[in-house]
Amino acid sequence: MRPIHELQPWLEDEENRLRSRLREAQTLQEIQEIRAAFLGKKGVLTAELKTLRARPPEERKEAGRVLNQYKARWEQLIGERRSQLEAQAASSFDPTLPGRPYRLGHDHPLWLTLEEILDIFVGMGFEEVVGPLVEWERYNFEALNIPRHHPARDMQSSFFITDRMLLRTHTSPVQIRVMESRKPPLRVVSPGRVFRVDEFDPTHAPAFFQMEGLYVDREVSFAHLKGTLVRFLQRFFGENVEVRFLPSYFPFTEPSAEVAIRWKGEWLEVLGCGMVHPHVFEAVGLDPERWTGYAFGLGIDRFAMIRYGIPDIRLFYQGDLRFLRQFR
Ligand code: FA5
Repeated sequence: MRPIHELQPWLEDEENRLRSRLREAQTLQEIQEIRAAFLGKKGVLTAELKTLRARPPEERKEAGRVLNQYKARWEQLIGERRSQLEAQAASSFDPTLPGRPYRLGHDHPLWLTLEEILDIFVGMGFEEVVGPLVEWERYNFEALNIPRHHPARDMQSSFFITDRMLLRTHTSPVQIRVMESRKPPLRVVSPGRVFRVDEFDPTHAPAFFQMEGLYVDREVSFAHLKGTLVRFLQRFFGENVEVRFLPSYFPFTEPSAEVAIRWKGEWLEVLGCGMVHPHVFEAVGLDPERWTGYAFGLGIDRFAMIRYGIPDIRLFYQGDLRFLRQFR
């Protein structure tokens, strides 16, 4: 048994030994072993506690107090080092783990369709132009022969920003911008987003994509329009596509037509077109006696639905990766 006056210096020495062993320890396994050597059943402090009973009663209390004080402190020192190693293990880099796969993004199916359509028209000599998404009412309606109180405005219920500005409801205002800023002959296509107060349903979206086409030159006829669009549809859907022109109405073309293709046994409307209305030429200061032209506007979403067999337009706008990843 250690004399009482040697107890404290001995504990001091042991504690220093404990501290240096803890510092060197690199694994939780080592911590386990250190704890066993100092505080375990066969540990040095436990052995000393066992001798308490053999001490004379006047020493017992003091020796017990000192031993328990060191015991508590050692538990704490060991616990701290253990937490430190645990934290390190959790954050450390393990070079033997396999790498995390890095996913490359890819174009959206609407964009793929847009580019495919654009390529065909560019190949036929059309030039791509871009118009703003926020438009003057004059460009979206008035200059296109849709006066303020004309019922044709109801065909495209709109999002107004001010009473003179709105989110464009179609790409047709780009026709006006091009005719105002350039001299004919003109051959342009203009893809982009358009906005309408339409509820989402399987074939309608409140924001969708259109592509406008405009051809202005001398003596342009409906035969040119028809030949160009049929050729385009054959390039896009295949040589055997069945195409139908139906008389229709747009304020900015006369005559006007809707074009449908036969898809899965049904006729499906895919675009609107017609010969540029004389009022539109007048609105941009071109003489309708000298100039002629045709225009068309197609719904890119509808083309994408047919191309990929998508039954519901909403799938394009939900951002669901399980859907989008199929178009790589
Ligand atoms: C127009 O927007 C005319 N500007 C097209 C035009 C241009 C005619 C030049 C003549 C000359 P319409 O509202 O029909 O027309 O829309 C054209 C195409 O956009 C439709 O054939 C359809 O494919 C698509 N579309 C219309 N509304 C929606 C909608 N809510 N969601 C998705 N596609 C739509």
